[in-house]
Amino acid sequence: MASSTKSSSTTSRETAKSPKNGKNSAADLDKSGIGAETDYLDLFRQMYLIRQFEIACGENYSKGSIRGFLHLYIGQEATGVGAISTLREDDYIVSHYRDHGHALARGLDINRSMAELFGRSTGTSKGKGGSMHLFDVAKRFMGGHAIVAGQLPLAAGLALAQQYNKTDDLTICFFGDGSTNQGVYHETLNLAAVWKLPILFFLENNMYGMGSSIERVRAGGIDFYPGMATYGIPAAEVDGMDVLAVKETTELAVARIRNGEGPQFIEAKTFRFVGHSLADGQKYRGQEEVKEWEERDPIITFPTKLIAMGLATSDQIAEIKAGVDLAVENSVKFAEESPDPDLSEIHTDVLA
Ligand SMILES: Cc1ncc(C[n+]2csc(CCOP(=O)(O)OP(=O)(O)O)c2C)c(N)n1
Ligand SMILES: [Mg+2]
Repeated sequence: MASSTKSSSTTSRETAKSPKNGKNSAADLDKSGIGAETDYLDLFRQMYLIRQFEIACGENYSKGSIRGFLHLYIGQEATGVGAISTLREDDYIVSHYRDHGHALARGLDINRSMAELFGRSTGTSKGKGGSMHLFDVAKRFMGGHAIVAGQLPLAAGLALAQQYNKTDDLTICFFGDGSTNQGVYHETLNLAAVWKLPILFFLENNMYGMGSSIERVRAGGIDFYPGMATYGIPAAEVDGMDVLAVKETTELAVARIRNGEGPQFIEAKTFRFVGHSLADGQKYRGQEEVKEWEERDPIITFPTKLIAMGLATSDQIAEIKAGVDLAVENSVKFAEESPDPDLSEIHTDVLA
């Protein structure tokens, strides 16, 4: 219950070796280092796209058009969009199974993404991956991984290749708080630090792993970033409901990685407004807590702030929403009209 109070509106705290000494204030647009080049409306468009895409996913799951597992990112949009907006096209992104938001923020085709969820041959993984395995090598979007923490060593491998090839590209690896109790999490952090890999470990701390609150299952409390001192990895905490705070904090970390300073760690405090999956009745948490977080919904608070500051008009926001709504509607049509994978394809692209 107490978890939401930790997440103040302007937080970004950092551990030792941090040049900013805990004074990031990106949430205040006027004080922010984010300048005129920031496309605020596009950040909103992306978050709204993810939200509407996922609402459509939920509806089509209920209809039986999407099968298997479906984990929605609703509530966490500001985190993925803020972080991914700082990357270059040659950087790799590795995600967890709650991956739709990261994929869309990376610019994966919305039609092909929806078709993947429908299991159709036009999908990003030819319909063989589904919700948890969106992939697009051309976009350097390397999944969508169903095994909790399984993506961490894979991401380190990509970062090792980038280092070996002497590029200044980097890999960002998203993972949930549930990953942190896996041994491979610690192994990867350690080796990445020893080898000074160009990798950004991005923890999306949404306070729960399935039905377990962090407070109940973690001895050290709800803050993970202070523990990075163990590995000598500079770490920051950021308000994951604030897209600009996430963007600014990620920009700093990315700059350090490109500067050859090795791995960095960001912990975004965020929240999923919906259940773990569509099969979750959420008996383990009270609606009061959910409501508290919903008051900070970036889909509502961000455009409200932009309008209040004269950075956008309500007409512009409405226009963006109409365009996105149409695109999402069309993506469902595209998926519905796409063929199933051919049976002759059953053994291709499959590795076991
Ligand atoms: C190795 C492994 N163990 C267990 C599971 C089952 N499982 C799926 S999601 C999940 C919880 C993960 O929580 P978290 O990392 O916090 O991600 P969130 O769902 O909050 O985004 C678990 C235990 C799994 N997929 N992989
Ligand atoms: Mg979690």
